[in-house]
Amino acid sequence: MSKATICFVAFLFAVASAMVARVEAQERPTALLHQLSLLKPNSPSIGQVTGATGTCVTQTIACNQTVTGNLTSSDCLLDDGTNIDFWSFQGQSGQTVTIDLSSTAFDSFLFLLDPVPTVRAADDDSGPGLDSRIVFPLNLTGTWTIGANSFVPDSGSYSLHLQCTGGSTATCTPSATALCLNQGRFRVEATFQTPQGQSGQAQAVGLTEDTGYLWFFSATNVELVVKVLNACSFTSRYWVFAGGLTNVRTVITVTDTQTNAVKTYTNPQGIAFLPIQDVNAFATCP
Ligand SMILES: [Ca+2]
Ligand SMILES: [Ca+2]
Repeated sequence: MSKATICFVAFLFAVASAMVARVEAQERPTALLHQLSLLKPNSPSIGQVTGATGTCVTQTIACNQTVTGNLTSSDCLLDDGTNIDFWSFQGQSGQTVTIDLSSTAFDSFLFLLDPVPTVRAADDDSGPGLDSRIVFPLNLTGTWTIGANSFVPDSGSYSLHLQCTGGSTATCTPSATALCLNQGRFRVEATFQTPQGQSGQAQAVGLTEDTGYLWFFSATNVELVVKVLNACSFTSRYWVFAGGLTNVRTVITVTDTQTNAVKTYTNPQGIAFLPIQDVNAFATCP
C-alpha cells in the first residue's frame, strides 16, 4: 500500500472507531447523568445516590406526537435522587422544536440533548403552572433526546408533546445505492465498470451527516468515500470531496435535491482514483 493509502485506511478506521464511541455514548454514562443533575437549579449535593442507578431506557417520540409516560423509582436515576425517562426523536438541522412536559403528579423538569449527546437545554417551569417547556432551534441532524424528569424526587404519570416546525424540504431518500448527505439534501450515487466488463451500481453506506462510503464488490471492501460540505458561509458554495481506493472506471453522481442541480465525476479505467476536491460544486446556497 502507498503511504496515501495507509493514511486513508487509518482515516476509515478512525471514523469507524468514532461511530462505535457514539453508540456507546447512548448507554447514558454516569458522567452524563451526573451532568444532568448539576444543570438543575439548587441541585442537591453530589453523590447522594448510592446503589442502584435504575434502568436507563430510551423510548421514541415523533414530531407532532404526544406520548404519556410514568416516572417511577425504578427509572434511570440521576445524582440528585430524581428519576428520568429518555425519549429520542429524529431531528433535522434548521427545525425548531417545542417540547412540553406536563404532569399533575409532580413538578416537571425537562432536558434536551443533541446527538453527541450533550445537554443543550433544560427547563423547570416555562410551561403552564409548574410544567416545563423548551423551545429550541436544532443545529444538528440526527437522533436528539428528551429527558423527562422531576424537579425533586417524585413519581407519577406525565404527558410529553413534541412539536417540530421548519427544516429542509429535501427529497433525498436513503437507499442501498443512494447516500443522502448534508441534511438529506444531496444524493450521492456511483457506478463502476471493471476492465473485464463487470459493472454495477455502488452500494452506499452513510458514515456521518456529511460523509458516506461506497463499495462495489463486497461490503467489507470500501472503494470510495464521499463528503458534501456546506461552505455557504464563506464561499457561497457546497463542496464535494471524494477519495477512492480503486482504479476501475467510476462515475459519481451528486444531486442537489432542492434544486435538481447535478454534478458528475468520472475516474477513467485503469487510473488510480484521483482525489476530487471540488470547491465549486454547487452554487445553490443556502
Ligand atoms: Ca418511566
Ligand atoms: Ca417544573
